[in-house]
Amino acid sequence: MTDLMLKYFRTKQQEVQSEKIYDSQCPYCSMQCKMQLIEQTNVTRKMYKTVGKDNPTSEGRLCIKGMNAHQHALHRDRIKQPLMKIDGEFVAVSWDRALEKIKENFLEIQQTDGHDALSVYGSASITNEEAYLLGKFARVALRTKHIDYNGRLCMGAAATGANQTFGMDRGFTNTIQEIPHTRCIILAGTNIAECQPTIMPYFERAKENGCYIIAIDPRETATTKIADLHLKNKPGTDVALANGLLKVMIEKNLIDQDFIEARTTGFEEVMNYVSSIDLEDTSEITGVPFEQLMQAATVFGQEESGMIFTARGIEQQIDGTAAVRCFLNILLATGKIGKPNSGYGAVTGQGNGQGAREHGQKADQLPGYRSIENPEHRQYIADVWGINEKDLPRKGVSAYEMFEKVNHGEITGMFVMCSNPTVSNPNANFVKNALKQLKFLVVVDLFMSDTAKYADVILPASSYLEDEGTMTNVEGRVTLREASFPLPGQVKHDWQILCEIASALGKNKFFNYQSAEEIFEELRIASRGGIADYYGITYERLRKEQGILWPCPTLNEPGTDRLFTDHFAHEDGKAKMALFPNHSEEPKPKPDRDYPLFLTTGRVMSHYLTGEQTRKSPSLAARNVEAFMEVHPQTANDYGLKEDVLVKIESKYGHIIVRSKLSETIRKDTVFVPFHWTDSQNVNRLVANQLDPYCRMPGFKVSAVRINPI
Ligand SMILES: Nc1nc2c(c(=O)[nH]1)N[C@H]1C(S)=C(S)[C@@H](COP(=O)(O)OP(=O)(O)OC[C@H]3O[C@@H](n4cnc5c(=O)[nH]c(N)nc54)[C@H](O)[C@@H]3O)O[C@H]1N2
Ligand SMILES: Nc1nc2c(c(=O)[nH]1)N[C@H]1C(S)=C(S)[C@@H](COP(=O)(O)OP(=O)(O)OC[C@H]3O[C@@H](n4cnc5c(=O)[nH]c(N)nc54)[C@H](O)[C@@H]3O)O[C@H]1N2
Ligand code: SF4
Ligand SMILES: [Mo]
Repeated sequence: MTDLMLKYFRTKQQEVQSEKIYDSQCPYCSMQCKMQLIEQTNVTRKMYKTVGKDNPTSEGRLCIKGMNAHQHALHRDRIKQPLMKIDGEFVAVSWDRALEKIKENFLEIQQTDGHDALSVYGSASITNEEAYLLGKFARVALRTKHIDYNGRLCMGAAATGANQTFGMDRGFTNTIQEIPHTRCIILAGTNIAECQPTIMPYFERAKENGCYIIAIDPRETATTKIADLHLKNKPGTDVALANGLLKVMIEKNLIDQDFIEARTTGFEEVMNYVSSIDLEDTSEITGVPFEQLMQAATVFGQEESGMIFTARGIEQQIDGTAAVRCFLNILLATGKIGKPNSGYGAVTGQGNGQGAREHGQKADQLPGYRSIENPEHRQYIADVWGINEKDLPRKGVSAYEMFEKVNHGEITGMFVMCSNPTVSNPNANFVKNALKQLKFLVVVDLFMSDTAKYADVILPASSYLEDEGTMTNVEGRVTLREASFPLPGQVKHDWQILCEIASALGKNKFFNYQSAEEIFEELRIASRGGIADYYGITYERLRKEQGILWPCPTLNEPGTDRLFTDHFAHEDGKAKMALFPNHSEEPKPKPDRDYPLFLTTGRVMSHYLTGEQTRKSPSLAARNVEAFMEVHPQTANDYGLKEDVLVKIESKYGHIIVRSKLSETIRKDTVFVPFHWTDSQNVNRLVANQLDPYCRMPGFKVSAVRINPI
């Protein structure tokens, strides 16, 4: 440093009159990187930066999204007061007025259309306390069966797959610290390098230790670059691919007979089916060369340890549950689970994608991963809540199906907390029209999102900087997000908002909490004895122990690092293998003469989900200012497309206009569009309304489209 620079920095330092540090966790992905916001006050000007903080999962790392997250939280567009639509315009009103309006309309709907006409749409980006409370709010304050959440579009297939096969769904069966020591890894439809960037060092260390990595993805991504072998399959062919791999392993006798016998059921049936498959057929269906199938199966089967990770690439399909279960068949047949350095990971998406799928905001679920249709579970939760079991509603329908019910006039009111369904749901034109049909819509958000525009009342919520609570991360580790940044304007925490509405509806005695910790104390009891048992976890322990992996049933236990070491969670202790044929009953969208190309959708590094937050962050928005369509140069040429021109993409459901981006790295029969943009760039206008029969997951990853230059 030159003298001049030194002098400059010294003076700069002296100018900083005070510095404050606020702890939090990143508002974005499931890594839940711990962070600190540093606020420097310089005379009257405040300057901010975010730095990482050490912890067992992200080890102090942050990616670019985390480093810039404060830019949206501190953005001037934050909604800071309740807003009410009057004569088509939003007007700022007091909390009292907004609550009065909500009360009037909710009561009116309950009286004229019945209790189930009100619906609740929740989120996996809220804390465990809030997700728990939202479930209770729907069932106790509103007494409706209609509650579901955005995680349905995210973890639905992974959760159902793991529940059906293992009897339990905790994203990772092992701690993240075991990854560097495994010998072979299959990454099936996951782009961790761009979607969970701070997890990458674990995989890089594995590679340094000699691990063989196999990636399955129709595109080359930053993730497939670390792979030793990339199976570049046709979109939507993962069931056939997994069945083919298992066939090879069985034929080469790379399976673990002892494990299969002692720990699983259903192998015979699976074996009989996969034995009948012709591998040339598999190669034809999947577009993966025969030799590559052999290579992948042989290495995974031969190595003494191995792990399989799945994410939305194979899961966001109308046979997503089947795809997950077929990959779990491989894990079970080779005995690579329940022991060190072998296991499964569903790479969870949202910040609280794990915890928020455990405590009752799912249509069929009660806290602790209990079932709303199980009489004992119902009685237990009714007792915890102090209500009559008969007053507890039954199960409702999934996220997208709620909009179908709106369309049919069965649901007439909706309460949306922390989600932007007009952009994130399939068949987006239909969803938008459904929202317009509602008699009354309340949206709780940080910003005037695309969905909020259709609301009658918008309530301002606190952000990750302000809202303390627990989040369960990608590992299944419950963490305490400490957050104490001052609330801007009249903003309230999501849990406070639920309590105030409940109170306005005369249900105060069930929603009388002074802090998030008080709600957590109730959640502990509600989860006690359930599959996701948090009873042994307290705020005090979380502070001391840097997070605890559930299940943790007593205060004296450390939590559970590795699952299924001697039994699975089904009653007989065994894992259930299951057969899913290569050709599913329900046909998937497939290219034809009118719509000759596959479309698949996903993410880019710098944006998050529907983009409401990241598009407000100048440092992130600058990296990708708009949506694009990735297309192979040869395909582009066939359709008369050049680089960086506007292109119209059409499916049976709608059309969008985005810019072309030519890339050799994608299959020639496939185009890719990220889903972080709205309106005429909202790719979900193209996605069909079909749903997976087991988990009701939409098929975000396969559509049939045609493309034309404009
Ligand atoms: N930067 C960023 N990070 C995020 C998010 C974000 O929006 N932006 N969102 C978070 C959330 S909520 C989630 S759920 C996760 C999602 O994380 P991922 O599931 O890893 O992300 P996606 O991009 O949706 O899909 C992963 C990959 O699947 C591939 N794929 C598409 N179709 C198929 C197919 O048919 N078969 C196979 N095998 N692969 C296919 C895509 O090309 C893509 O590279 O990321 C989390 N992290
Ligand atoms: N085509 C296609 N569609 C997809 C996917 C795909 O891969 N392809 N992926 C799906 C997946 S995996 C997911 S997870 C969904 C996500 O879909 P959404 O849930 O709709 O997406 P977000 O952008 O997270 O919406 C969150 C909203 O809540 C607001 N918000 C943020 N923090 C808070 C808070 O603390 N409190 C409150 N009240 N509001 C807050 C934000 O401003 C934003 O408007 O999208 C799904 N849709
Ligand atoms: S987006 Fe994910 S990886 Fe990046 S800082 Fe946030 S939590 Fe960490
Ligand atoms: Mo997600």
